[in-house]
Amino acid sequence: MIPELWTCIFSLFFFYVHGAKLPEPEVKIEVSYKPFLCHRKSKYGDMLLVHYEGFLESNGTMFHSSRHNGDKNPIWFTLGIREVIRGWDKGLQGMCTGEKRKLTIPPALAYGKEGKGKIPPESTLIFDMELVEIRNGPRSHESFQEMDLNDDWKLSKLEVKEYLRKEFERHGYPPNDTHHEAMAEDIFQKEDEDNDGYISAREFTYKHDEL
Ligand SMILES: [Ca+2]
Ligand SMILES: [Ca+2]
Repeated sequence: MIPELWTCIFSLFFFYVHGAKLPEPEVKIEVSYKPFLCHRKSKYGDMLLVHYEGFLESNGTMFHSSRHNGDKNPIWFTLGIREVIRGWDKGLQGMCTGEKRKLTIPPALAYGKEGKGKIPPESTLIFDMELVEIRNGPRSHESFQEMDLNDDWKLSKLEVKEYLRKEFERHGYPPNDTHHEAMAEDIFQKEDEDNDGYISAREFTYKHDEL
């Protein structure tokens, strides 16, 4: 009985350890043009201005081109906050202004099982991307990550209060719970736009010109 038990435990162990190592779907990145001068590379929290053409890998159909559809302008988005498909967040890092890349994005990092509009379910997508401009995000991703203690991509009141406490200490002020409580309430009133009790990465990173 005992050896069988060990076999069982061992295979469970094997299953969990190796189960956890299942490969995360990856974006295939091919650089088609790299400018000679590169002063700065894109990183999480940056605002990127991009032109793009999107194709279905299955039959090569182009489903969107920023140069030919809509107002024909390139589009702005913030990198790394899931404002766009995950394949873009993963595939457009460390990129120079003027650089061109071809991204091959598996469905899990694009529109998945549901698809969207002209994109059928389970589609692998190919994007020809050109990075036109990089600007600093209105609030950096770094400070969000620092505040988001449990990495769930949203800030709870506790996390905000903890951050205030640390900031107070860093500047040599004694922590003041009543004060932090009031400040956190105030911050949530301004920032928690959908009133779900959390400040999401998106709520944090966006607009708020008054701050
Ligand atoms: Ca959190
Ligand atoms: Ca919210």
